[in-house]
Amino acid sequence: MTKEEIKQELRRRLRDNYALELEDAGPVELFYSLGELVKAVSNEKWQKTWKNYLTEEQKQVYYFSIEFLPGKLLKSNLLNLGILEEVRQTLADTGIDIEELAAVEKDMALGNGGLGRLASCFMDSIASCGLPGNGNGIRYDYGLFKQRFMDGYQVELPDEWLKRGNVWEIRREGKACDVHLFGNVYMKRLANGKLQPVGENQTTVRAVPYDTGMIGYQNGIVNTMRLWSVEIPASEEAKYQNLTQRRTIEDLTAVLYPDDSQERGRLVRLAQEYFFVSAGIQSIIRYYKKLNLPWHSFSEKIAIHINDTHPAMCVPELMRVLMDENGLNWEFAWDITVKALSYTNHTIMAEALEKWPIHLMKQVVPRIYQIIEEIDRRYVLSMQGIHPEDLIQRTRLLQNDQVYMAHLAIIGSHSTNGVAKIHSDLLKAVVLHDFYTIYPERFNNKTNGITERRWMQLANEPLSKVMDKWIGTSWRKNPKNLKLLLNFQDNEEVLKQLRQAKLVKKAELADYIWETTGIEVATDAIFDVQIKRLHAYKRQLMNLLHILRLYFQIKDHPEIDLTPRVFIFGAKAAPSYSYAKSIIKVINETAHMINTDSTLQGKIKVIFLPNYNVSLAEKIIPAADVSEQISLASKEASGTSNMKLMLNGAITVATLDGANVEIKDAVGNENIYIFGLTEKEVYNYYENQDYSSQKIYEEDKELQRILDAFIDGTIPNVEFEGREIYDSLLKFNDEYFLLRDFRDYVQAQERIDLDYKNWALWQKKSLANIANAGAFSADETVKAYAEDIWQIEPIFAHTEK
Ligand code: DL6
Repeated sequence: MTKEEIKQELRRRLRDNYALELEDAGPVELFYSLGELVKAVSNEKWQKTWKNYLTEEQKQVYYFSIEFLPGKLLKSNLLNLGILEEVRQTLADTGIDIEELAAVEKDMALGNGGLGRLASCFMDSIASCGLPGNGNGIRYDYGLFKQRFMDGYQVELPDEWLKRGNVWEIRREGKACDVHLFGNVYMKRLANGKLQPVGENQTTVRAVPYDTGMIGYQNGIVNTMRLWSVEIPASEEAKYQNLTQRRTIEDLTAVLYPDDSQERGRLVRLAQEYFFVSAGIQSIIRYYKKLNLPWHSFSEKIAIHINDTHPAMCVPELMRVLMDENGLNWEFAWDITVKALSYTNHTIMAEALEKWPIHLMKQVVPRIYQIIEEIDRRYVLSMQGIHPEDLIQRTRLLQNDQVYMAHLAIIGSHSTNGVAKIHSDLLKAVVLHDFYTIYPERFNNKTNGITERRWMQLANEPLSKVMDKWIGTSWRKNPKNLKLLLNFQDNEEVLKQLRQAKLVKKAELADYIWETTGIEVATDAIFDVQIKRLHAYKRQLMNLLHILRLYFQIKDHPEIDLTPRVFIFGAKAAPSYSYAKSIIKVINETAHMINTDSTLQGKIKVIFLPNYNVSLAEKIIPAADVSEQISLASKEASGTSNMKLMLNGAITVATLDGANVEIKDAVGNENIYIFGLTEKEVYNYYENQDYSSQKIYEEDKELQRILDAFIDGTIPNVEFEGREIYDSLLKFNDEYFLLRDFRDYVQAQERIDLDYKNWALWQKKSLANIANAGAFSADETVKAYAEDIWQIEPIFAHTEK
């Protein structure tokens, strides 16, 4: 579109929808009008894309995920349509700053963290690689809670992201379907002698899809992310005569459960899982039937991906639809199901491996439970005589009055993958070792990835411009070409420009910090960043121990030559996770103590920015110098903030955990600060049971002073939380080995302090990180999924190249 066309279209929409002239419109009207304009441009491509998939009978993947975290879409959509600059300039010509409009959009925060954001990076990459792929999830009325701090405590407020409507979605009433929950199911013998399940006293709800176009990067492809919302079916209206009764149904898709480790609101959560699985599977079957192909070709046209175990009921639901609604026998339906489905595991934390009590499953999804029981029975039968009885018992779906969802996903699919090499190896060697013995060919690794479009092109324009200038623009289409930057590692001019780009983003973040917290930070300080969910295993607490060490050092030796540092945290704790909330409180109180102590001469500052989300990440990441990836080795499945920070030139201080291991391999030892126990050493401790945090404490005077600060009043206002944390580290023997890794961590931090003083040395390390980040492009990850797991192929663009 030309600038003139854009202006005309905008004018027309503002007049038609708001009775306003362009010059009189405010950011809200402008945002919605521009959003509609973007949608109109992309809808044409969207329509061509799905028509093409249909007529060409392209094999498609359906990515089932209970979380998606797209963030804001305006600039991303403009970039991918190739009209960002034209729109920016058109607006600028009229005196409007596109950033003001972009700020109007609410983050679409339908996920808790890494898992949901990964799903959204994948949506962007699948479309950008021209792969036929769809998202399938839930349209929560309320996304992840808004986080505020009051007296240093986390307070959770509802996220009303739909208040002003969602300009990107299309409600597709014609594609709604019914989902049946609760009640009883009995088997009725039909005239032909076959048994047919019949439901009684069921609750029927209407699943209505809202589709959002997932626009590929300048390739004419627009895929679909379909999110389901619950409604009361017209036929059932009479049953729900008052608001309270109606809410029992409508609450089904009201909130995202803000807890990625322990399930709360169990019954509703289970109903949510079945709801979006059933609606998604029904819509796939409806599509497949349009193709008029025999059932045995199903897996040649359809791949269904189970993102973590939340959608694992895809296995029994596909079986149900094939058998109960389409008359296939068990063996045939099972063959189709296993061939079509695949599963990604995202955690080795025992408490996050989902299990559902059998009594709850029977209550919420009685027919699904019957099928699960039958899968379990047949699994045991099929393994007998082949594998030892104890192995079979350990791998069954039904154990201890619970349904093991990971077992269901593995047994009912043809592929199980982890999300980083070390994680996939641990799955094979430890967590899912029994299954690896049984199905070695099903296991594989797909290291996570990120989209450079959002995390560099959009989030970091100054850096992107430096790239364009020195290595050309090919990296924008092919992030692997960032490697070309290695040709300039000894070029002082390039190093200077990279440094300058970083300073611009640091200054912007410093302004934001000032506006939100009233604290002034210096841009020549090291910006040391830890951004991720607050969880004990991620060890934000170890970062705090190091901060306290510096605090005491400066107090004791005010003349000490430390490179000034600003420690920046962004993290939400699950509302029910009280230990994590205590850590937030203690960080906030320590921050207040440090930031208000003038004797520290501003050498250290601690900033905990509230409400960490995708948009805040886009502000913090480009400004970071140091990336804290300090989880206990073996605990973080992969991590993705490590990749985003690296891409933006931050240097990682890391344990050999998750994708840090591959980052180290990519950048080389000299461009990363590795410390701490290895995963093997951690497992040795588990085996030998010989870890004693008390012993470490007793032998280390400095550590004693730091830990005592939690209980002796040094950190103010943390009487309860300080004691809780102190006890966790000493009385309860420090589950995540913070004290064991502390000294090593301190040494790594001292090297950082020293190296940062030599700007050219530091900048060279930073360059190596940027240049090698292309290896972690989600484009590469989804291509590997497409080739190895889904067996789908890219379609070539039909409208533009
Ligand atoms: O794979 C995406 C993301 C990984 O990068 C993180 O390492 C991992 O913790 C996260 N897993 C989850 C699952 N639930 N839990 N806990 O969010 O997945």
